[in-house]
Amino acid sequence: MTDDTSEKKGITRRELLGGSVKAAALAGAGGLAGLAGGSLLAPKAARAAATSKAHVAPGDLDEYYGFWSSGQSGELRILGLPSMRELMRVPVFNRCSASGWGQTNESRKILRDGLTPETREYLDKHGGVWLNGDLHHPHMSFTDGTYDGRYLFMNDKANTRVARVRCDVMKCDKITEIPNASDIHGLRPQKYPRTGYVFANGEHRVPIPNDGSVLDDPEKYHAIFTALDGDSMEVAWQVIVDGNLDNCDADYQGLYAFSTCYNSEEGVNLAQMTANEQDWAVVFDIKRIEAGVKAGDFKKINGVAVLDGRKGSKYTRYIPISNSPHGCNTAPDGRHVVINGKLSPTVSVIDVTRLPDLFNDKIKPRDAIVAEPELGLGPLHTAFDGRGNAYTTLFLDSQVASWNIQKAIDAYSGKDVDPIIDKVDVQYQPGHNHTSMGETKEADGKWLVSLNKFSKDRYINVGPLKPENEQLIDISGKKMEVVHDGPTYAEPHDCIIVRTDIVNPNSVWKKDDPMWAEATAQAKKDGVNLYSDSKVIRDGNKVRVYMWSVAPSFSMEKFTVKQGDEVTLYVSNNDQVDDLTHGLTMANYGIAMEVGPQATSSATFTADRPGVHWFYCQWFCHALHMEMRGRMLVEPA
Ligand code: K7E
Ligand code: CUA
Repeated sequence: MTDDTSEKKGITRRELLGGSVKAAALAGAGGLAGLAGGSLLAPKAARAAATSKAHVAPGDLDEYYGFWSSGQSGELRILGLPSMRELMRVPVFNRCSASGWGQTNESRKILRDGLTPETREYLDKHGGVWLNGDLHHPHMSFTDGTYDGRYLFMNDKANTRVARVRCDVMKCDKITEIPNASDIHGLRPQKYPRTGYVFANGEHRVPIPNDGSVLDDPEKYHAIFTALDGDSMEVAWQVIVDGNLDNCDADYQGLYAFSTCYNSEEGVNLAQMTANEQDWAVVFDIKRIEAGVKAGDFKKINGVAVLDGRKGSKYTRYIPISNSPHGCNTAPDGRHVVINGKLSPTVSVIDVTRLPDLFNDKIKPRDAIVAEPELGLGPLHTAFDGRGNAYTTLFLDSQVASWNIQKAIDAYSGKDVDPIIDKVDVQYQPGHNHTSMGETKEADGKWLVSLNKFSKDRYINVGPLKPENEQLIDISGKKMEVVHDGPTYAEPHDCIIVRTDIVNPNSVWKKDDPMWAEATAQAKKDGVNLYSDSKVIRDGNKVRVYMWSVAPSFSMEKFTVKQGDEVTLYVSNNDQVDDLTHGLTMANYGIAMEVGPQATSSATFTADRPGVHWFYCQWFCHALHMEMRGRMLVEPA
């Protein structure tokens, strides 16, 4: 089939769907504007009253951390809530010009170590590390059903990776490429007893192994579900599924994980992928899978135990859900899991207490569903308040609907009740939403953030590319109330909102931090103390330059190398003061790195430009910051 024919087929299909929700969704975002709730600005006084609830006065601190993804920007962002002030950016899958992430030896080691041998080999010829990533889903490690402040885990859809950020220093310390999968989308940590596993969904179906022996033969493609060990960041096991995998979540018992599938058709184009009226949610039985691994019921592929979880397998069950379901959210009641319909106006509620019977074939898959309220057009994701209520984003309606889970269950069993409590307009087209502590058993029902894909007219015009718009909604009362708009750059999908008492980062580094263990080991070999020696060590054409700094000077005023030398610069920051970060930029050599208080950073480059090159501190650190500089003298060959 040529591309031309499939295009025509797609249009025909779309026309056939005229008038349905699916048609509205397929019409694309441009066509959705008409469906939006409209920019109904409240009167000025009402807006001022609403805004004051989110106001955090200058100098006052926020009550919550918001950990934000940044989509195709590839970084993690830290916000304060309720102020919605952006506090920090943590480079992960991106190249950061300020901190040197992607360039320093420390970051490049993290960016390379967990890649597959095939990818490392490819990158040897293409710059050594990936410089892009698509960070969707940041989630904190759990202990006993709530956040424990150890780590944040996040996926890279673009280059099939999962990363971990250490919460004590808010830096990425591990990145693992997931073998046998293509494009990690859904990601959630195990909630109970602890993390434990980090579940990661391979979204796109590919041949396994994907070595060119199978090409245009989609029937032989597979999607794969992965469990990583959150402590070692190594893959524990994988499960091949039918269909594909979109979003996932874990239960509060440590027994099951859930994933949505929008492509049960196993199609490779839009028309094929949206053909069926029903897709499904897959349920994974963790205990059976662990027993299967123990019993050797797997194939080793690319070094990983891969189990067969396709239909008929004892490891999985497929629960039919209409129609291209997307979000997957476990409620803090520990019992209900909400599957969001996307192209269906409904969400489907799974009751985990029915899953043992489902796995023992005593009930049919659909009998695991206990409610299916119709909420509006385009339900994508659901959040919870800990009071038995759920909040679902309606992409096509540009609204958030709040509804009561028990009432939805009652309505499903025939009682005449309306589960919908309230709807609020958001601006515009919301994707994920998240409540304060909402994915833990400590959901506190204070705040809801709606992450909207379009801002349109909400801000002054910045050109054809507009920011996204993220709105803070007060959910403490009966009516939801939008209290703050916050523009963001491409493209946070998801966030979590964590009480500040759970997260306690350090203000200075410890000198023996594993982040620069290689620098420490090399210095030891060279008989150098990183924090008190200034030395240039020549080793053939390899030159190691060790210096330290105390504001406002580097310990070395100058050093000399020869053109063509491979130079490694080690800089250790001896300042022990809060907020005293230095940096080192090597002018006209493309080198810049952050050096935090008590930290060491290093970068390696070839000194192939002769002449005088000033290095300077790029982090404003002192009244004499401009004077914090020195010279690299490169002798011509
Ligand atoms: Cu709904 Cu990638 Cu979490 Cu975006 S996914 S919205
Ligand atoms: Cu040190 Cu600026």
